[in-house]
Amino acid sequence: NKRIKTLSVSRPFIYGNTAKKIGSIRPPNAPPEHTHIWKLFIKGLNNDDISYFIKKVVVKLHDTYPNPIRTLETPPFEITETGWGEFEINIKIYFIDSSNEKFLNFYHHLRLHPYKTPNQIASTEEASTATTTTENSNNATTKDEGKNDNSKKQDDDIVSSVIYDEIIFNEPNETFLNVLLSK
Ligand code: SLL
Repeated sequence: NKRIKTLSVSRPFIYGNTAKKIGSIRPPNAPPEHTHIWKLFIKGLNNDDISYFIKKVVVKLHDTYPNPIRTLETPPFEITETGWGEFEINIKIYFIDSSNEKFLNFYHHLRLHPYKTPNQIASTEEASTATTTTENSNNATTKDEGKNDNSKKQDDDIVSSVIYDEIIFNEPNETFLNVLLSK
């Protein structure tokens, strides 16, 4: 009973976005309805180089963006934009030609607004119950989504949605295997 010989090599990577409300200093080209500045990135773990096996990254933004398909030919594989809404960003990672690998296709939900886990919501409710007896409701440290009367401190907060993942190459060809193992 022979074992099945399958060689797979995985490479960790990180992708996601950070976002921040646009404050009084607006980026020069931001249309007035844009409320946030955000950055999408695809990078190595601990900022390790990933360009030795990645040829380019193509990201497709929401159709409301001019030229929604953006090609990132060289690292850092990142894009900074402004906007007003969250949406699914399509990401295609293309590998170096010698790999003969198909591109990797996935989505990232661009996050602009903070969100809470059930635990955080629970502790927030306790906290707000406790503060209803105080006079100053500005003490609230929670984000009231959809309203713009949050404290200044909250407005400066950077929201981030970052994911750790691994790219798995199943039975890479010899040339590509050597490239993958070279670092
Ligand atoms: C929504 N489904 O309705 C989402 C779509 C689209 C976001 C969000 C900028 C567009 C531009 C922008 O933020 N689009 O460049 O004007 O919430």
